[in-house]
Amino acid sequence: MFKAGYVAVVGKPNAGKSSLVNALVGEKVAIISSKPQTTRDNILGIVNGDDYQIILVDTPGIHHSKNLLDKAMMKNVRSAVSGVDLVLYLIDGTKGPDEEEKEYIEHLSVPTLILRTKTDLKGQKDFEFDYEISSLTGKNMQELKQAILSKLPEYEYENYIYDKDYYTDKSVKFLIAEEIREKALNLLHQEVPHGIAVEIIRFDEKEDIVGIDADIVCEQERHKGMIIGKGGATLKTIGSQTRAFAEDILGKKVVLKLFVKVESDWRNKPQKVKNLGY
Ligand SMILES: Nc1nc2c(ncn2[C@@H]2O[C@H](COP(=O)(O)OP(=O)(O)OP(=O)(O)O)[C@@H](O)[C@H]2O)c(=O)[nH]1
Ligand SMILES: [Mg+2]
Repeated sequence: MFKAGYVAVVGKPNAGKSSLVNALVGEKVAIISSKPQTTRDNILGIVNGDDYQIILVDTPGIHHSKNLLDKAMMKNVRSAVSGVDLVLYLIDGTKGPDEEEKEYIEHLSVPTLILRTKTDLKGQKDFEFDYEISSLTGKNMQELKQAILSKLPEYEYENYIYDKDYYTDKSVKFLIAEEIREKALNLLHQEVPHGIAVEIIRFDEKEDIVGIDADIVCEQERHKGMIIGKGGATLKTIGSQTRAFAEDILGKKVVLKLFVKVESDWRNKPQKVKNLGY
């Protein structure tokens, strides 16, 4: 029997959703950072086998909306949860669920598995769950995969929803823009990271080299200074770290140029939020 279906990966910001998707897929589909609200889009991570295809939907962490971008992110979560075959609801084992979360889970109308995440960390809280996992050590990954497969629809014929060579629905351009954002998130602090967006403005692929120009959009002039860093050091680090990733997925030499642009309050500008694909 062939198994195929959609599985939404849902939970609070920082619960470990993107880390789990990457661990199950075995490729870097979604960026990861220690800052909450890293993921903004629904990103598909596709796990392919000879007799199955699991389509994981990574989602933004559930939080209260402060601006248009937040609202767009929460709409992404709602759309991900409707029409899937299974929800994986992730709870950071060191934090446990809050009341709001318990109620959210109770009202989900889709079969749900509750996962305790980050079980490699000390200070685990007491709460009920179906599986305990660690994306870092790989704990229970095979067991979880089997549990997911047991909940997916069965077919008597091969039914790959996506071509089995694909591990995500996102383009190389998107993955590189996100990688730039991840490097920026990891290098920057305080309020700067949340106001950042990345736009690829040129992607020029030749036989053995790819030229890429990208804008890092931020909200304030002083943020621009922080992104550039002393003598351009921070921007340079973002660039060289991203280039290594881009060369790896493209299999070609990459020349990457980064620019920083200020666009005040873009997170409340409908056209901008839309243009950026959120
Ligand atoms: N120790 C440990 N850390 C983990 C594990 N899984 C994720 N983390 C860390 O938790 C932080 C958040 O991980 P993400 O995967 O980005 O979390 P997320 O739920 O996708 O977060 P948002 O996209 O912001 O909603 C990162 O610093 C990860 O390295 C784990 O199994 N063990
Ligand atoms: Mg994420």
